[in-house]
Amino acid sequence: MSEERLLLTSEQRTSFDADGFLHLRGFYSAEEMEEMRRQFGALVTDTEGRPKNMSYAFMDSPEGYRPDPYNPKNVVGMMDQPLANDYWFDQFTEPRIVSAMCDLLGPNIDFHNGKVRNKPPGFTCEQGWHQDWPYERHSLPELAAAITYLDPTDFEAGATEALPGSHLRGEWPTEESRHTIPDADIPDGERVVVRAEPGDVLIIHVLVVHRAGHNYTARARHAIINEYKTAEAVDQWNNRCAFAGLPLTRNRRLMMPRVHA
Ligand SMILES: O=C(O)CCC(=O)C(=O)O
Repeated sequence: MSEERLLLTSEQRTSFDADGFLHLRGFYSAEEMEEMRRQFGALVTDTEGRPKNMSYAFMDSPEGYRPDPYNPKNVVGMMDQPLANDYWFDQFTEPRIVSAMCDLLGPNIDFHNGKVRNKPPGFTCEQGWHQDWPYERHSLPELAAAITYLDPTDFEAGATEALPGSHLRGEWPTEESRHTIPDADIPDGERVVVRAEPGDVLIIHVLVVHRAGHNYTARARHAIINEYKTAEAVDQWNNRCAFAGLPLTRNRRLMMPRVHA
């Protein structure tokens, strides 16, 4: 097996299998993050004239908070940012991320979708604990998200929280008509607060129970979430997202050339 891995160590693979998530600290260099933050700043500021299939969601500032000047329109979410330009195409086909997905999910990786989830100042997460699976069912639960953090993201500053090993219990019962898992079902003391720095990536399996944190600070927290799946996992939710199903590896071979080398 070891000679077949493209990027990750066997310890990282073992840890992902046990926990269902893997925190890759310092995945992107300071230079890469400078460019990513520049591109991202343009994405959330220049919101007009974008491809029609890209969408933005804006948040009203709660009392006592005002937008972070880096994200002046308080963009809280986006779908299909890979359509924005060549940079954002290369961002989801990034060979190291795709290699990591290949090491964790299997030899044949497809793209699933790309979105942005920000936590502007005063953001509170209404969604609560959930698995991504009920939102994006496939013939097999062979999907994972790569969350790239653009800001320091600590507890009470929008940190993601996850429940280690929760993916091993299959689909969790949810509150009626919502995909939210009741707080009472989350065992005390087991949740992990993912304290992330800019350039960190969290890879999280589709069955892991997790939630986005609130942001009680004056600084917005920004994250890009790209999801990937195996070619064997067939879409059952009618995925119309940009580049859905794009083949990224076959037999552990990277398929996608870079637009910008
Ligand atoms: O934004 C986060 O911290 C977690 C994202 C999340 O819960 C989701 O996209 O399902």
